[in-house]
Amino acid sequence: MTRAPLSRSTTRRRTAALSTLAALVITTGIGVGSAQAAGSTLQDAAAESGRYFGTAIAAGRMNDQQYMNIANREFDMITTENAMKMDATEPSQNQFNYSSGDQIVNWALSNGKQVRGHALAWHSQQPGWMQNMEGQQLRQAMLNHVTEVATHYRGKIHSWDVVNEAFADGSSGARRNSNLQRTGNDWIEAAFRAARAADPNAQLCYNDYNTDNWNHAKTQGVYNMVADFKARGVPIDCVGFQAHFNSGNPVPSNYHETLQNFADLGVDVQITELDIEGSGTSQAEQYRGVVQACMAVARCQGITVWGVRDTDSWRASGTPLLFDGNGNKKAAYNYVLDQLNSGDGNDNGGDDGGPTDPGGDGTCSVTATKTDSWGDRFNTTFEVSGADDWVVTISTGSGQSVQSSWNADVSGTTGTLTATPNGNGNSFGITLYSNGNTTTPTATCSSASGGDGGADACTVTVTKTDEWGDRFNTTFEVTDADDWVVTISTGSGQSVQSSWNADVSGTTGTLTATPNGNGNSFGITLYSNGNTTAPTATCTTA
Ligand code: 9MR
Repeated sequence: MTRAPLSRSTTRRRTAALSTLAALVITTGIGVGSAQAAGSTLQDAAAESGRYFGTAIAAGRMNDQQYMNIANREFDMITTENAMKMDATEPSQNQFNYSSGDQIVNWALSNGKQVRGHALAWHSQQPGWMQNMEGQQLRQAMLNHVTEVATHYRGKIHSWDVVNEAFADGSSGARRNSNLQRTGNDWIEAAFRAARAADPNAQLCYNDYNTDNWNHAKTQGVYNMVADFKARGVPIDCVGFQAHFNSGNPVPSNYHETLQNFADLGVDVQITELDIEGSGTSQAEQYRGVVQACMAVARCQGITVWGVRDTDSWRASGTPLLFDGNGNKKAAYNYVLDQLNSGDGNDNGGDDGGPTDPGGDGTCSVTATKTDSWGDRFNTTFEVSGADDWVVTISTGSGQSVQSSWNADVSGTTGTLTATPNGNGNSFGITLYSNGNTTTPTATCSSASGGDGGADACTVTVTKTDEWGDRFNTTFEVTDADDWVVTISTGSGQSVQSSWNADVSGTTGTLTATPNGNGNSFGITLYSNGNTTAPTATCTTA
């Protein structure tokens, strides 16, 4: 797969995928994942949604044929692991050495790949002559370095990590105390302006680690800086999330929220140095979670893993990468590939069409209850009575958006959702996602014409949908029940999340649901943590 380097203005991603996907589902009745062409490599699978998939390349490994074969086959974005750092490119002041960097860049470009430049200004890996510099002398030396290196690579770089790791760890949310910081708080914006002047077509990123959890002070510190830069016109285009995870620093459950909140500032986001220590399914699931989070954010342009094989990693003992030391694909690879092939990462949700119409209760009531994970998500299930078709109007709070639902067509973020019943029921579920807004969305429904259809049966069909990993949505309906018990049995490795006024105990346990008094329908959502067996659900009226 060969692609020319994209300029900053042409890397904006397609956003019209949802309606296409919804249409596919309506037409075919099968999951989006199976309706799309599947990529058989990471780069091809990522390209399905307009994203890249990259790796870091070490110049010293370029004569390892297995390493280069995997890199060439799987990745279309290349970061120079160490070759463009300050100590490598300017070992003596004003004497620049681009030999290793050029070697990697030339290989990447001649193989149709793009390049992330890493990194122009950093407190670490400074050449010896710079380490003891301070003040104006250091400021000038840093700006000269940024200008020289960005000029040398002008036109060849997709994104530059202009400034790397400038924030402190811990609870302060403050800048890191470094010789660069001591030249004045405006050193970062000065570096960005110099980079823009030197290479106007490269995307300019701020890059850091431990900025993945939205609640961390460091994340907030970086966010505030980017917001300030955007407000003042400092030329910043993207934020890089290094994403070095291990058991002490796991993938946060609010990762999607973090990425979305940054994107909402008007910058692109990139996962720039991903590695996750661990093994087997547990590692694979965490990898999948990261891919899900990126794919759920329209401005998440791509993912770069920090090395090829486990043995190439800066922390090899943690086996944190997608290929083992022999170049074999790990479980994590398969999960990542699968997730990249699954569509846009958003839950298109929806009813499987399973329940038989029990006759309805003549009311039309909606309750939207905020659930928790993956940001502020709201699930609501609603019911209309005696309708063969109906129109549902969804009004959302500011900052919220409505994702399309199964056999539904959503137009606009505050628009009208027109749902067409699939012929064998009058109940279906929708899912509202809030992009950071905590206001509960409201939904009203109005019935259209038609008659009531069917027997008072209580049947449940659970159909696998696609995105957000293996998630299953089912909506089911019981009739004339003041209370009931629903037993959920799931395949091994699956778990059940609690839903609307429901209490879930255990991963294969019993879900006891209490009707809310004004309807006899509610929805459950089954999440599968990596297991592809469809869960089954049965319901019994009490
Ligand atoms: O992977 C890089 C390793 O080979 C170097 O020895 C190390 C030196 O600091 O840098 C590693 O890459 C780092 C990256 O440049 C910035 N984020 C953290 C990465 C892992 O330490």
